[in-house]
Amino acid sequence: MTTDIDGFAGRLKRRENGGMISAWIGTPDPLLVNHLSQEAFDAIVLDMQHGMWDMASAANGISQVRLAGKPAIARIPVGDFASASRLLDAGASAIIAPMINSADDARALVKATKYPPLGERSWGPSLALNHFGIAADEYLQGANGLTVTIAMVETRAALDAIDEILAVDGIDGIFIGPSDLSIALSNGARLAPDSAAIDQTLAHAVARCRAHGKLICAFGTDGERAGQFLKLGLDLVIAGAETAQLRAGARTAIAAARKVAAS
Ligand code: 3PY
Ligand code: MG
Repeated sequence: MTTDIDGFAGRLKRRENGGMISAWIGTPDPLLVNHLSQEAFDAIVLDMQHGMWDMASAANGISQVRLAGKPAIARIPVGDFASASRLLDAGASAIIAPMINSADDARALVKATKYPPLGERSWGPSLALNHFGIAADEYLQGANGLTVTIAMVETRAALDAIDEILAVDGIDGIFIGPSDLSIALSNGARLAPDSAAIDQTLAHAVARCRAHGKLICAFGTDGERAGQFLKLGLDLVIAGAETAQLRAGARTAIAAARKVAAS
């Protein structure tokens, strides 16, 4: 099952263009997705863990991503594997699942996101068929290779089990969550997603993913951090959440206006 109907999985695995940069959107407005999809992002993540998307708004958001001809990725809430199947049905090209801490967690994720023989994803991809423009049997044959299943590694338990998680058939890669990981590594003392401890962990994770032939992705707090991650060899990175990008843009515009007015 290696068909790669929309090209996303293949481009990601070939690390074309030095790795992908994805938007990360928690504000549940499909029209905001429409606008951001016009920028040079390689993909768009809709964050349903900490963002405010519900299933209907996420399906509409995915449609706006597809309208721009881009792959949509959904991050599900913790343990909400039923939603993972539904989001794939709605046309998501990839699922990011937070807090995957063991091989058992990884197997539960695969069960929901891959059709047999890898998993037990239930049939019903009506919107996905429309978005990808293919027939049902073609989707069934290709879906396990077409869609990407990504486990988040962001706890000590997950780090300890990283090889077991990566070894699960159907897990296509991992996504490092530097905020939660920094809290875990400091036993709750610090939020330090840009610290040296996270850099060391990332270098280790990159090596383990390469050893298993799997993808490595991570959340970067801003563009500079995302650039460092790409240099480290990551396959897909985030360059900050949409709210941070929006507010940074507003700050820059206000400062520019004040500067000109005062000159
Ligand atoms: C983390 O950094 O913990 C994430 O989940 C990315 O937002
Ligand atoms: Mg997290």
